[in-house]
Amino acid sequence: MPAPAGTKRVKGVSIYRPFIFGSIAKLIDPASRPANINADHTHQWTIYVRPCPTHPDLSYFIKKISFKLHETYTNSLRTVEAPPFEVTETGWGEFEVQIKLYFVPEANEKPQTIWHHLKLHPYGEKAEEQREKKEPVVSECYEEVVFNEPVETFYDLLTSSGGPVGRGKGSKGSKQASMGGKKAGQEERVAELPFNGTYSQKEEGKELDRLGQAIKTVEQMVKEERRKLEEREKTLADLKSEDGSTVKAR
Ligand code: SLL
Repeated sequence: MPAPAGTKRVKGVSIYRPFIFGSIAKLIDPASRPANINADHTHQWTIYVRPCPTHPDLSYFIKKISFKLHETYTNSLRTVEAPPFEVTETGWGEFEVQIKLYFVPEANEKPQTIWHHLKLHPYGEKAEEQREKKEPVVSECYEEVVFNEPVETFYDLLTSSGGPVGRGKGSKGSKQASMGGKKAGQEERVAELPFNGTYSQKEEGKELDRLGQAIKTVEQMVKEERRKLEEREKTLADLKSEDGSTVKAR
């Protein structure tokens, strides 16, 4: 039975989209402390999900992002429907933030959840120095959202929108490998990440490895089918010749 419209998946394909998530926090300066903030609050912070500089748009596949703050905050579930996907607050304590990425309806994908530990206090080797200088505390991670066997409409969207830097309408991602057929007048589809920048090169390499693996699997399947076909042809030829000899013998 054919799959209902919008649910047919592109087999053997995984598409990766990079992003950065994290937080930045700074001590509230008593001299410029806004009057309306809680007396216990020591820091102002922002928690965010941002695009990678080389892949600057998230909004063509992310519909909204929710940030679940500690329950000591009023309206602790904060939902951001458009970029910049971030929440700024003041507070006194560190806690785990649940970040939920919701995809556009075409994706037909469930939301994905990540966790971030909101850092207010300097940590690591240079903690002491940072504390003295009152430097902002940044805690950041690189992540990728992986779409395994995306539905066809979403595959089209992913590979034709929001490409890497410099890939505007009509421009060609010359060095990038493309997947899927390119029809006349159609923009080149790009499943890979941009080729400039540390992350993207690594990710492009991974993507190419996966493609290479998929090609090998398909080649193996073709070989196997060919072998079966030859076997059947041989059996058929044997049957025919047996038949012929029976006829001749009569
Ligand atoms: C801790 N487990 O004990 C953590 C909880 C809660 C942080 C941290 C603001 C609260 C408010 C705030 O900073 N909550 O506005 O009342 O460190």
